[in-house]
Amino acid sequence: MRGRFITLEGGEGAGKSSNRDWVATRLREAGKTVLVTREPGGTPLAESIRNVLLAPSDEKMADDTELLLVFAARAQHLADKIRPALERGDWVLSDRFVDATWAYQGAGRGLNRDAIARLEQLVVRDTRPDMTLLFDVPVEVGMARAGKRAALDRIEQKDSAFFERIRQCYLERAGNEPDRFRVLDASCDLEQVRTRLQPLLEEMLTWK
Ligand code: T5A
Repeated sequence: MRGRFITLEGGEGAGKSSNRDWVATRLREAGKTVLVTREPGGTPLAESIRNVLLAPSDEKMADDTELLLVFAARAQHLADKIRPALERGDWVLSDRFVDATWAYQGAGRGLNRDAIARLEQLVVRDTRPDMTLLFDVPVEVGMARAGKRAALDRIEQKDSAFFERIRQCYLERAGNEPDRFRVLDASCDLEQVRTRLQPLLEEMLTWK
């Protein structure tokens, strides 16, 4: 028995967290057992790694350190939370997963694609999302929302060109994998975004 794995992706302030719980509630109403989680993080150890990754620091974190920490957190998350839930037959809804690494560390930081692919193979293996909801917003809209929400974390303290590369990478990945990705224009208000999510929920609920 295998559950279903759904990931939510997008740039800063795109509305992933705001919609994640709403999607989970709709799925639970339809009788599914849903585990809501996030990356980096999702288990106590992975959340500790998240704190290291996101805390502003006087010591500049090397790009390779960032990449390895992201995958270290993911390995723990997969082993302790995602795979056991899928094996139980539960649905897993994760706020970010490995597409975020391709977008942030790959396109954003410009890290070596072969290194990311090797780590992906080592850590993710065949635990792939069934569907990825990509919340797409122009960078300035997302950053304005994220800035209102809280002080910017270490990764958010970058220039708009960095976030533009991330957005383009997500859109390119969605274009390359149309069976997995569903792209939502998330620049409108929350109610409209949820109207756009509705048919996708119906699509998920047709899965056997
Ligand atoms: N990261 C992560 C990597 O670099 N590599 C990786 O492999 C992974 C997994 C994670 C950071 O780590 C990086 C990416 C990130 O920089 P995070 O907490 O997941 O940090 O940070 P974000 O994803 O950036 O969280 P945000 O909160 O910024 O974005 P969300 O979740 O997309 O946005 P949300 O829902 O919190 O909304 C932000 C604000 O906007 C409002 C909300 O009310 C909230 O105030 N809002 C809207 N307002 C108007 N209209 C709408 N449609 C709205 N939707 C939301």
